[in-house]
Amino acid sequence: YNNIQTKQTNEKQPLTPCPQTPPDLNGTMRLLVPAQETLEEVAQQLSWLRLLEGGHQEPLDCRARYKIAIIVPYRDRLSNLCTFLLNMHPFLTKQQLDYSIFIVEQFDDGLFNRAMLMNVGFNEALKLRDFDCFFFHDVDLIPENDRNIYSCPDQPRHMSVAIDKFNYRLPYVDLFGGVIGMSRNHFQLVNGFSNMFWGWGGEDDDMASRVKAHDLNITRYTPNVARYHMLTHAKQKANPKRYEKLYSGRKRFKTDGLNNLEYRVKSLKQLPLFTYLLVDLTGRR
Ligand code: BGN
Repeated sequence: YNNIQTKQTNEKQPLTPCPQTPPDLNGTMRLLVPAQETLEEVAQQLSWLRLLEGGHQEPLDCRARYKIAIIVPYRDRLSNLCTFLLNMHPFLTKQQLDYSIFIVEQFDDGLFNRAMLMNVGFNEALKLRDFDCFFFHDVDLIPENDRNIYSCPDQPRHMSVAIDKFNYRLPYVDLFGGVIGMSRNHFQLVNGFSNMFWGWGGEDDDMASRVKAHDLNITRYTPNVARYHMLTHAKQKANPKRYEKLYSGRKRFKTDGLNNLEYRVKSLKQLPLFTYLLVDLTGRR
């Protein structure tokens, strides 16, 4: 009898769902700067957050509505990565989200393939947990407004509408780069990103075409909310073949993407601030 009593009183109260709009948001975000640009130092600065293994967090006092994966394609940007993590973890925590951050690093030193790294992130993340939606996120973009909510969108959402580098103006209406959010189902429906964009540019425009070709709509928050600061880094060399790939892309939506993805995972680690994937993409060329 005694045993049963203790068990009952120790049982956790079922949590109520988190509110649609998290409390305590105030429309600003102060940019945090790492004291030193090392992951150890950033982890130290974030110790108050009590993050779980692999850069995972979930609200303590309510039940999150969705499981969210943040997928960040990465190579050789440690300084940006430190600032990104230092700012994103408190930001996402404040929004009462259940999320995990994945850093997907390209191992080989061939041309960078941002889109393919994001496909890999999607694929590998789903092996670990049944995430509901995905935010594909450049490492150099830091949100400036905490009301820019990273919750699952009904339609594909372009998040980085107003970036300081572009004077907070959308460069063109169909832009779908920087930070986007998509449900797992929609990402699968469009067969993910193309794997054929090696080097800078065009892969995001190809994704915009995929979204439209499947009768989905790109949605956006208002520019005063969807504001971002861009961190500085060396400029990438644009891919001269991007026009050609983009214009012929439509023919390949069904055959080029998640369903023909080939790569080798060199490393998969649950680190304190993120889940780390190191992948070799060279098999494909
Ligand atoms: C565009 C790039 C995008 C990039 C944006 C913003 C191309 C394709 C040729 C039509 N598109 O010009 O990939 O995100 O600029 O920098 O280069």
